[in-house]
Amino acid sequence: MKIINCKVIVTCPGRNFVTVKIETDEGVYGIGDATLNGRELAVVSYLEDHLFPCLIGRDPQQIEDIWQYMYRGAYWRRGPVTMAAIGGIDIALWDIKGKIAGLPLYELLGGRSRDGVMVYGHANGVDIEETVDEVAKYIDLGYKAIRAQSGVPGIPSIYGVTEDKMFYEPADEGLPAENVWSTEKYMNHTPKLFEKLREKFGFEHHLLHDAHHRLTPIQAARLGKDLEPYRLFWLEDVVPAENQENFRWIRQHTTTPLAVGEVFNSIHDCQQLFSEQLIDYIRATVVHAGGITHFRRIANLADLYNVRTGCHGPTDLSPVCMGAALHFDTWVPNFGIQEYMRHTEQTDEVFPHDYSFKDGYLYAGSAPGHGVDIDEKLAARYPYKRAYLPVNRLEDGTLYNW
Ligand code: KDG
Ligand code: MG
Repeated sequence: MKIINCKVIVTCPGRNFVTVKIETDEGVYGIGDATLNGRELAVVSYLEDHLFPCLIGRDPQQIEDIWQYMYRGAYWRRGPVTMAAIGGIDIALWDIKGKIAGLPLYELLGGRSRDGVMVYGHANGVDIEETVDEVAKYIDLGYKAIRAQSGVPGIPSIYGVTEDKMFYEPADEGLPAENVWSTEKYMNHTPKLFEKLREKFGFEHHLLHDAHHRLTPIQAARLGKDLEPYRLFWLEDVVPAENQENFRWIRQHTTTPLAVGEVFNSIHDCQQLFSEQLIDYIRATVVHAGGITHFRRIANLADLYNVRTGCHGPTDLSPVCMGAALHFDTWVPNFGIQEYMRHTEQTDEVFPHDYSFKDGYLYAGSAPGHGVDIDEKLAARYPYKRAYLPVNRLEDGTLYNW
């Protein structure tokens, strides 16, 4: 079997997605997601100009060799653009392998470790009252785990809080929006949110929270301590994690479980965090961390240190990522939880899929491969629109982490 054609489909059914399609001489094709929010076209060029030409004529079943060729063969290693491009191709190749074998992807990985994949929803409100109401809606929908994000008095707009409650979208059309940030205001407010949530709903549901890379280690340590009475499932991305040693500080001070890694793209981003047991959940994805082939290595290393997976699953990764992630989650022994930000109906129509949600769990389908396709005709109706994530400035104008 040979690869005869590779293409990338950029579509914007409400938001931009970058999709890889790999076609073979035997008619079998595979689909991969390579979306990198706000930097989509850089990945498109990496794919079209640098990777696709090297794939034509290769055997798509040699996934490992192709992965090594793309990674080692480039000389330049790692980085979000490179690894998202490699990830998109790798997912498409696993899809092809599943279709050839006539098996769902989780069977190729080693079979089911569980029936359903516990997911968390993203409840948000402009203030504590509205956030409590939104959490109640997720509970009514059957969710066992809910991440709660609330607006903060004195901060006009903040990560995670949006008008459309079901379909959170962080990017805006045009140039980056500028938000204002105050760590002090955020830190005073956030424990009050969780106090209210536990008072209202008790301790039956898992609650999570995302600090979105905005604290210093000592601030993170304090927030973790302040949240301890509310028994969070995890506190996410407390500091930007380029400096893995930061987590030593945080870890020494709090028993609130820590999750990090949605911007990671390599096993080397997590190695120290795992080996020193500084975190509890790894949040990388099969897209941004170089595909199933590389994320599997990350998860296996994590398992040695009792770190569990909690894959990033935002609206800005396509249903192709979600489909592949669910097969991965169904197999991976050290599974923790899966993020599930729902896609709009428009997006779901462009990407027909066979996964389903019931009572707080997502279920991978049984179709061969990862079970997600793209309707190319429909996709063509939604051309790319430039969009960026916002940037943050402190109240004095200093550019800060968003
Ligand atoms: O593109 C950036 C988003 O994916 C990110 O801001 C969402 O933090 C996020 C999350 O936990 O889903
Ligand atoms: Mg996050």
